[in-house]
Amino acid sequence: MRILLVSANREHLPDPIFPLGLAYVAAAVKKAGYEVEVADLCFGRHPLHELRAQVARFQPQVIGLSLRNVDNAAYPLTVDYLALHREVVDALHDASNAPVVLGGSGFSILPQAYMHELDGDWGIAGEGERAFVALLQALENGRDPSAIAGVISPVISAASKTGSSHIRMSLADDSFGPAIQPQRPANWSENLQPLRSPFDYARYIRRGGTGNIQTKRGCVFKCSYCTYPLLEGNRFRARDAVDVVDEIEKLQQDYGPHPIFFVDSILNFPRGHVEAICEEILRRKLNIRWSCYATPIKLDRHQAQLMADAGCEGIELGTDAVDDGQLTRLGKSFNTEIAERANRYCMEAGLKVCQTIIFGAPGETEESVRATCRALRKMNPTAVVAMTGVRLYPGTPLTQSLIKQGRVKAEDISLLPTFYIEPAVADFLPDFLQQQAYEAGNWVLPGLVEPILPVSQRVLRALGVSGPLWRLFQKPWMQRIYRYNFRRPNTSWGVPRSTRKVV
Ligand code: B12
Ligand code: SF4
Repeated sequence: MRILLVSANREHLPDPIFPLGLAYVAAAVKKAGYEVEVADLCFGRHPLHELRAQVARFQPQVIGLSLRNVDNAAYPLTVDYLALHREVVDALHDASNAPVVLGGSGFSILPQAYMHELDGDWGIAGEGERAFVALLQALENGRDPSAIAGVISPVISAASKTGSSHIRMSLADDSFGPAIQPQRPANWSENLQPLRSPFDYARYIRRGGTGNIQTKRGCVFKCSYCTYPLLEGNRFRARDAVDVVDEIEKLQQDYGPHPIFFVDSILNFPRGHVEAICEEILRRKLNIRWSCYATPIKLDRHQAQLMADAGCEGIELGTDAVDDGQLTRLGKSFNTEIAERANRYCMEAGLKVCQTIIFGAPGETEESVRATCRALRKMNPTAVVAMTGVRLYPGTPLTQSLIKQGRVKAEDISLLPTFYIEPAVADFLPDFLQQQAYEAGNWVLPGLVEPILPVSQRVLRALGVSGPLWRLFQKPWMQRIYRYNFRRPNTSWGVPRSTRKVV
């Protein structure tokens, strides 16, 4: 069977991101013996035109469509990708009768809503390697794939499409809720390396500044707003350090030296995982630069130093708040003391640190906002990325509790990006945060001020600046340039756009 795998993501900010998830699916499909082609819509000038031409030539029998992002998760400068996704599905349905199977993290967050809205033939919530292959085998053998774990099947209600088991979907009103029940094989990566060769990985490195690797899936923590445990499961399934470093080494050989971003939810937990990877990098004397997401929990001097020694150039610490009450309400498993200590250990080890913060979550007060800002000033990280308001996703502990308290209706959490901003600080936040950001010079407020213009990003990458761009905020010239963005501060949230809701 001929399988076309399409990556719909055309977002170039903060960087174009190599579609690693689809590369894993491509590897599994190829290993199962199917003929695979990929279509990556990220860079083309006329991506839909090129896609139609490829479909006409390749005549796929099944099309897999990867939807990475629903929106940019920023408020009030929200970007919603639904219309772009609709265009892609319409182009595929126009050009081919092959069933279109939707997948990817964006799709998995709202699988039924997406199936309904985009008229998908089948969907896969969560990991795609096994479920997609099982679905292909079922379609090939004329079996019903509905019972396969993770498969979102169209409800049997309407006519079938020529040559496929396409059945349109009908939805009950309450069926927009979470449905991520994916297969989560413990050995997800055994003998399976992502298939990068059909994609233009080299272009992603040139234009995006980093490659990407996954060393583990899942997260055991229960931060109130977070989708990662839903998407990847709530336990860790880690690859062997030797296998990870083999992949890094091979990538450097195949594509030349380039920095790597580890896409794991948090790389430095559980203890021992990042240490084993670092030791293997050091044992092989590999000279690579890398960055990652990390948690302050159990981040000690030894871990920070080992990471720095093994080439870590930047660490994004998901601290969220530096106020004990707010940390508890956000479901974080650490306190301000641990957060401050982790920041200090990283800085002492010579790592660049980006603190990611969320303002306006339930329970936030002017005092807790000020406390976090005061602490951040003292901690003096390389950069701060602060979100205003919390993006509400179906199935997270926060969304569930707001629904239970009657503060949000379940049906509000649908395809329109929805944010929560604590009323007590809603008017205070935009002005106050912009003032903080102006004074500090190294704060990024993605929802309030464009972090970087697409043209500046292109120029920096063309000049050979690689790795995470937030590292530049330690440079006084970058701070001066960025301060210009605050010359005309937004003093209010502005008029809400129809593409998102605020509750
Ligand atoms: C790492 C990461 C980043 C890094 C990426 C660095 C890099 N060089 O790769 C950075 C920080 C740059 C980043 C940026 C952004 N990110 Co991000 N990111 C992630 C994260 C943590 C991991 C993504 C990843 O690579 N996973 C590993 C791969 C293997 O998994 P996967 O892609 O999910 O693929 C699997 C399945 O989805 C499925 N699958 C995938 N495709 C297909 C296709 C088919 C047909 C099938 C059947 C299955 C299938 O099978 C795959 C293998 O099992 C996810 C959260 C998460 N835990 O998933 C968020 C996430 C994808 N990001 C998100 C967002 C919003 C963004 C930004 C828009 C944020 C912003 N405003 O800047 C940007 C967009 C950038 C862009 N150009 O697209 C959201 C998307 C949801 C939403 N709200 O839309 C997520 C889900 C986080 C969240 N809030 O829940 N991100
Ligand atoms: S915020 Fe980080 S630590 Fe918390 S659940 Fe999400 S991935 Fe895990």
